Amino acid sequence: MPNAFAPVTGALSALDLLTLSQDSAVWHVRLNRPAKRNAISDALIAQLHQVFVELPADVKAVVLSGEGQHFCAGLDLSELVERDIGSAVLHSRMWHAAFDAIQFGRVPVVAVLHGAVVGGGLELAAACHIRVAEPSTYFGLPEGQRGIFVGGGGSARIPRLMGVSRMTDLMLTGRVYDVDEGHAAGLLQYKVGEGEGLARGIALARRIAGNAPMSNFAVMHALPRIAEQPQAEGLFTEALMAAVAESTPEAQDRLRAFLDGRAGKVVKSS
Ligand code: 1HE
Repeated sequence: MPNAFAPVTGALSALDLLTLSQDSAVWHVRLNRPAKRNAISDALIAQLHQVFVELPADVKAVVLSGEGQHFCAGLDLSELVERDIGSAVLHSRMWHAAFDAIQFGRVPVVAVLHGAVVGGGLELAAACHIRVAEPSTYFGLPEGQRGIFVGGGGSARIPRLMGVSRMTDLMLTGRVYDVDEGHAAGLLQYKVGEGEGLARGIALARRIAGNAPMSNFAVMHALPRIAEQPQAEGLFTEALMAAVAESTPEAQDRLRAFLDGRAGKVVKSS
């Protein structure tokens, strides 16, 4: 449960915009800029990048949440005004690198959402593998109103969750989805009660951490690529990935455990 988490020690504990804690193989990474609604400044994006690139080898899953009343208010708009075109391109690429380090990093990431999940906050959530949301959650893409465009990978990731037409609606009209609309649109996999998000996120992360590492790797790295490939190439990639996963000692042990009656059966979720 959440109170088993202890502060992370070592170099990453020096990061001031993130609170990091650990319970065995699960890390909890919390955005810690509540006074600014966890708006993502250059320093915060750099710290996110660093954490996900430098996750220690014993970490098997991560829970990502936001301190305060909101998950994340998106780009820190106070830093945007000063930027020229060249640095704006590099700024966007910095976000891409950070969010790629989440989506295509070493371990699955479970986002726990509440309050505002807007602009770059939605881009960040979309880079995670599982999204759990409390009833206070709302989703918006106010870039249109701010005179800008998504720059944190949103145009690549969000349509893959909700479709181009819904994203177009959010961006052109400023429409805001509540948690149920977000759920129906595919933005989250789990809706939970108010205040229950972290416990559910941690429980899911623990289950994920118990999977064979190669299975998690295949889901994170092969599945989204296969989904983008023409069927013939996708099936070939699948066959290669399946052969790699099946040939690991861990897979062989798990298959044998099932056949010997030592492994759990598939049961319906409660
Ligand atoms: C901020 C930001 C921010 C809050 N950048 N400072 N994102 C947006 O357009 C969303 C802008 N924010 C909001 O609409 C609201 O702040 C919220 C709905 C998220 C929260 O409202 P509330 O009433 O809880 O907080 P607040 O009073 O509006 O904000 C508290 C403080 O946080 C205040 O600063 P203070 O010094 O006056 O106390 C706000 O200025 C500050 N704050 N959000 C900077 N975003 C890679 S491209 C991505 C493109 C985008 O993300 S565009 C969308 C940007």
